[in-house]
Amino acid sequence: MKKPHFIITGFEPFLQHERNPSAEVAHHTAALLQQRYDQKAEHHTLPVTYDIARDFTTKLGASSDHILVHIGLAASRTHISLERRAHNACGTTPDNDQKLPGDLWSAPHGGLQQDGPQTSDTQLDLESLKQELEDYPHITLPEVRITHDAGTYVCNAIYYHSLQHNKNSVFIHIPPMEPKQCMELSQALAHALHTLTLSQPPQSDHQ
Ligand code: PCA
Repeated sequence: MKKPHFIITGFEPFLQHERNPSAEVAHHTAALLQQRYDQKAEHHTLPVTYDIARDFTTKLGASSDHILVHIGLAASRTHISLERRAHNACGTTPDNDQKLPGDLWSAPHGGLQQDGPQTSDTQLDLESLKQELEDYPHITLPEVRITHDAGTYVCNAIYYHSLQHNKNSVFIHIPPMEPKQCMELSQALAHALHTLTLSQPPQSDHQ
């Protein structure tokens, strides 16, 4: 069996949010997966744009051993959300390039992909991921929930497009966090992802 290859992404600041802790968590988690657990892992800090959301996973190329972990800030939440589902939908808030998907693809129907499925779900085991995060010793994380609504902005968009390519993807929304909490979450997340892939190696997609 091939070793999984973790692709971990966070986002740049956006709208009124001058700091985006998701980039810190992505960076630390990838470093810990490499250093502590000898896993293949890379991290990317992505601009908050719909065209990056559409193209990022395509540009990586298809590989059934990729596990995509996208992380984003949900500024109004107080819990950590393991998002199960992405929707073929987008709202009316422009991205950091002041664009909407309709500007780019002349498809102003309020969706992300014409003729795409309405929803798409991860095939990763979120219950086990949640349990592993909660069981990580010595730190107190914000409450962890499994949720079904990644919003209607760029986070939902990248998740939707990633899931079209690879069901071994997960989106994690995090609340506002200080650097120390980012490091703590990264420790728990690196451990949880490592443990998860030991017990459940990535499955190939049959789409
Ligand atoms: N959160 C936004 C986009 C970038 C980010 O970190 C979202 O929830 O869509």
